[in-house]
Amino acid sequence: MHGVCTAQAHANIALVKYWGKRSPDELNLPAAGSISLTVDRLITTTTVRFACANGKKGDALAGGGRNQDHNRDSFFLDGAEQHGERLAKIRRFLDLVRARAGLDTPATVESTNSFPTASGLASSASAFAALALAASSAAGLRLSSAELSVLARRGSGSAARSVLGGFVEMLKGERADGTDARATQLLSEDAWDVRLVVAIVGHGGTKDTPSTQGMRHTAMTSPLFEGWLASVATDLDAARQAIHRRQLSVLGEIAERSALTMHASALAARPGIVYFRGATIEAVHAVRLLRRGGVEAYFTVDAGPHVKVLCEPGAASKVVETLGAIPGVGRVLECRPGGGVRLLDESNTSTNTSTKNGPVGSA
Ligand code: 2P0
Repeated sequence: MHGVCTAQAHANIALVKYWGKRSPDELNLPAAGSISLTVDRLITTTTVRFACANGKKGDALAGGGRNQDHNRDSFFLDGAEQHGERLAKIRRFLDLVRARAGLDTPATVESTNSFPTASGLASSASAFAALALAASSAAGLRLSSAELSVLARRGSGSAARSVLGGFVEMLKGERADGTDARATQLLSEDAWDVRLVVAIVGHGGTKDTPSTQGMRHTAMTSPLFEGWLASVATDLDAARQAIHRRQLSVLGEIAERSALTMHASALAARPGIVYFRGATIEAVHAVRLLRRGGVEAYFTVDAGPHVKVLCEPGAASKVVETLGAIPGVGRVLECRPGGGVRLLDESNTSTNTSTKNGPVGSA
């Protein structure tokens, strides 16, 4: 057992969206599959330190009981100590790792994001992918990428996808235990060079309705939820094929309709969930105007106000310029396909994001 490990993961942006769960329990099973692109510039770096490298279960229990120990877990995000639900969520996740490793010692988790947290920029995807690898490795486990994806899903559904690089499909799975609800890679990050331009709307503040809550509310109250769910299988088949054929215009049209259908279901909830801001809508229209002018660019919007635009590399500068000129749009980031989660060795800093998809668990 290493005791301390650092992992780095990239966020991913869904092109066929995940919105709804097939069971409300802590297994966090999706109601449908999804397809995403892992992106290079939205990065979470996480270090997990277990207090005692020899803290096997029997020792810790003899030393005062597990609850007391677990209450000493601590979590720092971008240097600030976290409490309340954020800490509780990390602690519940660490409990899964401890149970699997037969370990009963507290841990310190230190995480940094290269972008705003919990604002609709998929921070929970990179966060739980990085935590899954850092915590499992620090606990002495050597998990396959499939096992890591299943573990990351327990923290956040979208995190299962960030375990892998490039174009990734999340499988809905059929088993009650969730062992087949995991991600699989469709194309590696260096197999198709596209761009995802991220326009940050507003100041990147925390979103009003967290995704988990938004999904639950939509499933329970929206008359459009069943229609949304019924639409996903067709979009998955078509997107998979477009990715394998590298057909950007086909994939882009699917991405737009998936996002709009997901949002339609949320907008129709009672009361409706509105993630859009004025600049979101302006950006959506600007992308369609670009397309009418011959620029191949397609939007998607997640559970927040930001707009992400899929385009050819040659179109990215025009897209960046167009989105940056919209009042209410702040930073605009041009992202490339990014790699899967990886361990950093001790000599490594958090700046390198080489996108090669090496074996999971190797530095
Ligand atoms: C997605 N989103 O496919 C969709 C589109 C947001 C909109 O996955 O409840 O944080 O933790 O499994 O993964 C964000 O939701 O939700 C998300 P939980 P998660 O990217």
